[in-house]
Amino acid sequence: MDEEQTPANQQTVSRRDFLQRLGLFGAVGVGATSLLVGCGGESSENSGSSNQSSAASGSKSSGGSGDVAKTVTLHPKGNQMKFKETEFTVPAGEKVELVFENTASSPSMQHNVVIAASGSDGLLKKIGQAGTQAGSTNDYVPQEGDITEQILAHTPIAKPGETVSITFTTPSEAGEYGYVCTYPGHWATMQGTMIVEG
Ligand SMILES: [Cu+2]
Repeated sequence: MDEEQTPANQQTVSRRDFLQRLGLFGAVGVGATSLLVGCGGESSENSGSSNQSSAASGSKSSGGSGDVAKTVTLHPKGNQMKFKETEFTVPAGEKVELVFENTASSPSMQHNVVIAASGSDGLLKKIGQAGTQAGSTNDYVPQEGDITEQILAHTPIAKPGETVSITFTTPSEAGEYGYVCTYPGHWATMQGTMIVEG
């Protein structure tokens, strides 16, 4: 029981701390957000493309980091077909933000992060090969077939110098889940392990 209480208390403290920071910087944050929303709304009315606009702002707000349990940032290892961070740990069943900063400089070093829905053997290879077939229009992420059920989450492709981020809910089951870059030719060496702690 004691072991369970400690992390719960820490979590409470960190959330309280976060709320306090929100309180301190809330005015600035809310101001900036409403400015953005205001601009988006006005321009969409003017241009008449309100459907696309509202879809875009919807995805932006769902990507907000306001209530995520953890933010994880990954990078490539220089200009190699490798992740610099080959593992990271996240809590089970929580909303997590995954950021990928493509710090590579070589134009061919485009990357993404595709997280497998299980730790089963050979799965990253299957995802990598299906990703290559999916092509650039799908950011090399499989869109059809059984393999789509084996993918928990994925970022878009980040070109060198670009940063991409997604928010997803981690598996409720503790364990090790692989992640892989599915840019053609990368899957064999560009892999890592997401450790989910219950
Ligand atoms: Cu890659």
